[in-house]
Amino acid sequence: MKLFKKLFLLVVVLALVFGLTACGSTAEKDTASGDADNKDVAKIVVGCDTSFVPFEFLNESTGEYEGFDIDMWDAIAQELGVEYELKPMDFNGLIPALQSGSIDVAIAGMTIKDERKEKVDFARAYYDAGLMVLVRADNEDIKGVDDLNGKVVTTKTGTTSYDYSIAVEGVKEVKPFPNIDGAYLELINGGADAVIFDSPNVLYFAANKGKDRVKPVGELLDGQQYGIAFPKGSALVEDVNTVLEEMFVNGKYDEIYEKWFGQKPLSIPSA
Ligand code: ASN
Repeated sequence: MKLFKKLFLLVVVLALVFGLTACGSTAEKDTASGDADNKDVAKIVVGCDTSFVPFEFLNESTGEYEGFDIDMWDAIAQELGVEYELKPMDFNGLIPALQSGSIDVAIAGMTIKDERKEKVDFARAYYDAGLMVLVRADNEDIKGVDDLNGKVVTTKTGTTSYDYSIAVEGVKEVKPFPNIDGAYLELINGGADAVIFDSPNVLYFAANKGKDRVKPVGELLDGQQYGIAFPKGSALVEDVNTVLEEMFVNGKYDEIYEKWFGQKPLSIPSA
């Protein structure tokens, strides 16, 4: 009987040992998948605007973000061999997010300007743009920026267009919206007489969603360049600059540009 008890105990001990070993291997697997998750955590976080056609916008049928900026960053990340996740946010939140370190990169058609350079670092310019005036399709009295005397202008908060608009002489009021779609709607609904905003976005909107409802008027205003922004001192700036220079000569930049703007770029943005 004693021997039987001993044997029984041995079986229990062995079962426990095997059980624990089995658990151990599961635990290892968990750690391994934990590592994979950690990789996710280590992914570069790329801030972009929520809506800035055709640079970044939500494709409602796929639920994915698309656009020139999205393709540009994807090509850069592939070249650098880095994993990333997109974090769409209001444009106005991007620089604070870079400063607090909650994002590692911002690509959002962001104009390179001195005031911003004090807060973030920019890679070399990747797009040449300007500003443009947009009015309702049936408006006959505003033909350009000189006809905005006594008029209500709308645009996006915290942008170069806002700075520009408040400086236009005679403008009655400037109504900023956190998202440019809000400003376009305000114009269409009659709450403003004109939008002043980035030319590629104005032209794209006028030719697509705003077709027959709005029209761009006047000349290209205030030439400016877009740059990818990083937290101050980010080591990524140099790497991204190298990749951008490569993309300008190996045809990748032209390919992405043509996909979104329907033609090859007239020139490469000066650094
Ligand atoms: N390019 C403009 C700016 O940086 C506006 C934008 O929405 N990206 O202020």
